[in-house]
Amino acid sequence: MFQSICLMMRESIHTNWHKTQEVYRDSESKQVYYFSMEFLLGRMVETNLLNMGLLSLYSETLESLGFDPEEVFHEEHDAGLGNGGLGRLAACFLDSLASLQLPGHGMGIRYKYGLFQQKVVNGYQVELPDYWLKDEYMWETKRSDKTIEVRFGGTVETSNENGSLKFHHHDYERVLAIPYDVPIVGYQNETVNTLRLWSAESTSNHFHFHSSRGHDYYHYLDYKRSVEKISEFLYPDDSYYEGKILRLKQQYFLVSAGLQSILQRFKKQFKELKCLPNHIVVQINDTHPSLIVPELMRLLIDEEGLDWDEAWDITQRTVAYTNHTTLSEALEKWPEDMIQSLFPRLYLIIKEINERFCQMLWFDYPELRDKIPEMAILSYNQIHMAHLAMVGSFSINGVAKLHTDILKNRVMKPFYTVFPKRFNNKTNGITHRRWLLNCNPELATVLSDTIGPNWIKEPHRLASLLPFADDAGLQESIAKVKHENKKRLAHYIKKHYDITIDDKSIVDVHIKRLHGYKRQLLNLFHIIHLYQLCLEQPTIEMTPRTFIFGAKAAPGYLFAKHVIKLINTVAEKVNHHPHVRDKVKVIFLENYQVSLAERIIPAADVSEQISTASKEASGTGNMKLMMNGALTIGTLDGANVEISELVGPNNIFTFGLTSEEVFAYQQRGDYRARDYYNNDRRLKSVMDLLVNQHFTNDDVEFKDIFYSLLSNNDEYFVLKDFDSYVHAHKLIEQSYHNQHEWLQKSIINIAHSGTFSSDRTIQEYAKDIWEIEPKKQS
Ligand code: 26V
Repeated sequence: MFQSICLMMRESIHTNWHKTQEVYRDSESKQVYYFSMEFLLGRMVETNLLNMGLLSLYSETLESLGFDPEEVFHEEHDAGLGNGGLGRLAACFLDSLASLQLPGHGMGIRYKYGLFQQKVVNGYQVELPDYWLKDEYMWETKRSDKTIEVRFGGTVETSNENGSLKFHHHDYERVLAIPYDVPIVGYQNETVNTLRLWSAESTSNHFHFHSSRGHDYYHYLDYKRSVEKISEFLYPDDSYYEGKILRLKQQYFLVSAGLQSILQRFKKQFKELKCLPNHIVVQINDTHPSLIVPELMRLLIDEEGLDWDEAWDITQRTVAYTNHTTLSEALEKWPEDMIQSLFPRLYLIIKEINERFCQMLWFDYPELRDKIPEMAILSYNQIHMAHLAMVGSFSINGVAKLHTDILKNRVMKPFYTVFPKRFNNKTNGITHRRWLLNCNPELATVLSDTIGPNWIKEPHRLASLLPFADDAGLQESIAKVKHENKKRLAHYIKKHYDITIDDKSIVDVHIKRLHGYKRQLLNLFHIIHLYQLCLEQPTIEMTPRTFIFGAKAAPGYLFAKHVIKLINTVAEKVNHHPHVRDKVKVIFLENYQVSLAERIIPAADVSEQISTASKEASGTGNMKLMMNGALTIGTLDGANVEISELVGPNNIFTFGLTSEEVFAYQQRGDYRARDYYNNDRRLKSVMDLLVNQHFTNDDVEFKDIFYSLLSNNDEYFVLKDFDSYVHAHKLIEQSYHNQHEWLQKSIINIAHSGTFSSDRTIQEYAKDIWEIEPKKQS
């Protein structure tokens, strides 16, 4: 049934797909290509039906045929070609581009295995491969006719042809890049854009097998295996850079295949390469595709015969770069010799770009001369990808106001001095179609009943809810929807975990990748503190709370894995203790992914956004939860700052150090975590439980956590922020007690969430960076 549905949908999608491409071609529209190593799509069947305006028709028809629509739709594997925020953002952007009828497409990799599937065994994370292509992927179309050749390794020779230097590449390894196109359906507008995912295949054309020379065959097998590895799996990390050669090959594979296919199409239609920036813009999602800069130079110079200055002018006017992190451990720096041996021609180009950039600094910015070593693209035998991306592009943007300010004034400060006009902010957004209309249809109906349906096409109109924040009728409807959603989640948890949760409890959710800076540990310390209160005072009055965690840890990130084990260990104790279990429940939901987020978010009351200030570039879960009526407990970090400005201090629970305070501590070096342990009785008794065998008699991994806080001086200021976090939670409990007050806050949050629709974000990119315009179909 699932396949039949997809086949029916495909027919009409493909008709509009062809039309859209024709319209773009005939109107000579400028088109944007969003290059990303990650696209975290999730399931597409429901959102495609929604966008086609067919969701209720299909659901009702399925029911009348005796099928459960949810069961049928869930036949689709949740496509997990991404780690977290960066990959999901790319998917939201595609939805908004198509829904706004903008000519914009994605370029990515068709990994054979997506992000690992997480199982929890005895409290520990276990990773299993995600073979998402096991059943046919119903949305893709293989385009063998558009195959591209990508070249690795080899040597470069130069020759002098009529006075100009020519470069010849020999003895390289050939890799075939096969595109698989996925249609991206716009919301009720007949636009269908393209996500092109590349798969690596070997070619046997250049091998000659002789029966007497068996080693040729083995050589061929080695080659075949090494090629297939390129698009085999997604690297399961989102915050730690490692100089792995396969990852670098993946990046070049995407860049070279994508760029060649764009140029091929461009050259068919337009003659003058000089006009490339008038017709094409390439947005790079973080530095991962930043080899686009030297690769475009190579194609323009070596293949098209342009001179350096012409090629550089075109490149710089075509490429734009988005930064998604300031964590120094996540900034990519590739070893020079790795780049040189894998891409000998690109290496020469990068050296030349670097040479010219450093000379320009020397002559034009004498005040920055002592900064040249730290600004260079190539220094200390490393290639700094962010520097390459900044030098080679016309736009550099951060993903929330605070993040962009930190880039300008701290992390990228000297670059801001040299290229002030390139820097700009584009605060992230999320598609309200998936994250409200589709995942919480009952809430969407209540909103439309109150303010009419125009907010669906123009999400900023959610602000018309503001005059109704106090309306008893609306409050009652919203409370009812939330309660139904909680009952549904409770049912799911009962079924899969055999844990009973109180559907009247405060549902508090912390869902995101597991990382020190995201401070799941701070949340857990507060939970342990509540647990201890219940033990000390068994009759204490407390509004029941359900704490939900969902998080994958990078397989090699031991600290993060210990935190998962600790959450599960605490959950086990808390959920069974007779003095605690009716007041506090803790649930770690395994395998957090897009489809699980869609279940949890509609049921949430409280959204945990508690990163160490300055560390979270934006966050997007904060926006999804706000849009579904949850109230935020958060630090003034990332987009929380903008959420807080919009809703006002009474409608958000902020706490903790500000980013300026964090920077000041780091600069002075006078934070002493141990003082907080020694001086806060609650904190000490919480932490001591980690090492006194209260939870298990084998608590080595908890000792690790304990010492990271004390001996390693608590890099993420968990101890420092504990007191103010506990206080913020007290305010939450009080506020929740007054349901009228709570629902008012909830409505105010929903009303302001329209600002965080990715439609708003994409309109800003389209106007300020890409200079592209909507194209109506027909
Ligand atoms: C880095 C690396 C390092 C090498 C291994 C693979 C890998 C994969 C991804 C990354 C990028 C990390 C940056 C990132 O995910 N940033 C997140 O971007 C979100 C969207 O802008 C933003 O909301 C989050 O705050 C930010 O952490």
